[in-house]
Amino acid sequence: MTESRIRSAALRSKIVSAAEAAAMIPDGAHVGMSGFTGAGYPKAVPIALAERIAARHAAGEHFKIGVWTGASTAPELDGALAKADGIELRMPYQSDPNCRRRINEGQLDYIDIHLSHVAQYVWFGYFGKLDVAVVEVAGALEDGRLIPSSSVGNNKTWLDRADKIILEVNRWQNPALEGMHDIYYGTDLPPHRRPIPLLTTHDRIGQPYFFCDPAKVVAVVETDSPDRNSAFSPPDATSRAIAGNILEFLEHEVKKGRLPQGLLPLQSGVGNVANAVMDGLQHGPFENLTAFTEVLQDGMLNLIKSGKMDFASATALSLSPEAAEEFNRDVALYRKKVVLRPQEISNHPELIRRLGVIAMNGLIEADIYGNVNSTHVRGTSIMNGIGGSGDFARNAYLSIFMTPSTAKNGKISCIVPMVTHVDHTEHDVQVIVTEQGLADLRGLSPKRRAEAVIANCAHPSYRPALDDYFERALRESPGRHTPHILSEAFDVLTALEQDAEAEPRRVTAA
Ligand code: 0RQ
Repeated sequence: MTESRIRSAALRSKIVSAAEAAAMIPDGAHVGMSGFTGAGYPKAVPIALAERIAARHAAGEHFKIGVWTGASTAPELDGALAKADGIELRMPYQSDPNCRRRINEGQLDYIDIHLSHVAQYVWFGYFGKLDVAVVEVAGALEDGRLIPSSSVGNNKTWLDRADKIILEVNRWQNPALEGMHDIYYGTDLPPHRRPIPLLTTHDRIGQPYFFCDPAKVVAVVETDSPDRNSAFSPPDATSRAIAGNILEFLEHEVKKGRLPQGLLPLQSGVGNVANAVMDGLQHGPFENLTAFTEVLQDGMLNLIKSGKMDFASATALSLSPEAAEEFNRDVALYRKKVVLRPQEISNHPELIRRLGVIAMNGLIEADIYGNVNSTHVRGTSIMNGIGGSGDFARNAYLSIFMTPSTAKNGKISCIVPMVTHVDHTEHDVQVIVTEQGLADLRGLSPKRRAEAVIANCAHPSYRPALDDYFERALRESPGRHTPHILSEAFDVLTALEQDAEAEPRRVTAA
């Protein structure tokens, strides 16, 4: 049984314990690990490495590494290494509470990068040498090629670029994943790049396996552990209302002839709201849906199961425990309907633009002019990272951002005069949706956008303060194209943080 996952005798001869493998990673190493939104990350070596780091720290020695991944991982990786204070630099995306805390305390350097950029930047040499790859796979063929696991992420690049490779072969991953991946090896470097020959979501342009130079493999560790598989909360009234507004808008676009009846390929961000939108589509009028996205969550799986969605292209599966079980049970069906690709392909601007993707992503705050902050609370503390939202927003056919109108039990307005950090500029944001309504910003000048965002998206308890700010900005702003009272824009943010029940407060300039 165990042997059947590692069909290569050369790789079988390298089986060691997680502790032995971790001992091959030196202080200061740049380590490329697998993992994307809690799927396909190594589950044993990072924990063993964290223990080793803790022991070295206890002995008064320095030991920290750079951790590069596809996207977010899980407590066994980011959590364990952050707790051991073992990460010098993290990129390109994380969502772990311990990791986040250390970043925001200033103890851990974090580089937040568009997910489609990571592989090419590594190939360009922007981040220096990749010393070690630690990659989870579902198995290995006789000739040493590898069967990818539940995420592809940047693994192709890690395996190609690293000096040393440590493989985790996870028996928990369904062997029937074999054949579900499409690994494209045609991404040459400028000036030799050619068009990527992908014309529909279901095109296969690569092969189902990773190439791997067996001479670089220094250790193989066998594991039998599930992916993180976080549960989703069932859609609440707010996320159902957001989903309803999006569905109504999409129906309107079909009626106007701007979208076909089966829509265009969908991209859906992570989280409960995104999942609720997928749930809404389940009950909507659209058939023959497709997805060209990063992450396949429960909602999308349900669309495939019910026959509403014909095909989904992603780079990772991010399923709840129940959905993961179901996926494993019905993997024969999903193999025909799902393909997992490297994130440089799933998020490629050329392909997003060509396919005409409808992008739907969450936000932390949006301002009245349509700029969006997806990453920073109060402009200084990171939440997760930009992830793929920028790859999709800038290149989409339709770029939609969605959020509840308030956060923290109504104490914070997610619609503000000026965002405290910009991830997506007004030029990349076409539609903003909250449970209050939807602002279609296409074709609107900044002032008309402000009117639409305040009227349609802001919570009623914050609308008067926002109206007041905008009216005064119209009168007092030195420039009248994008009116702002810059000395006040941030004070108003403070005013917006009052209790939702309290009377909106007018703020005067300091
Ligand atoms: O915090 O959990 O402590 O209550 O932010 O907010 O409303 O649950 O929404 O799960 O959709 O996440 C932008 C973070 C939204 C996500 C963000 C607090 C709020 C809560 C989560 P609590 P919600 P979501 C593809 C696309 C960037 C990456 C991306 C994200 C927590 O969508 O990370 O889009 N996006 N990738 O209370 C203070 C505010 C707040 C606030 C929300 N204004 N002030 N806190 N919160 N608004 C996937 C990948 O790229 C991998």
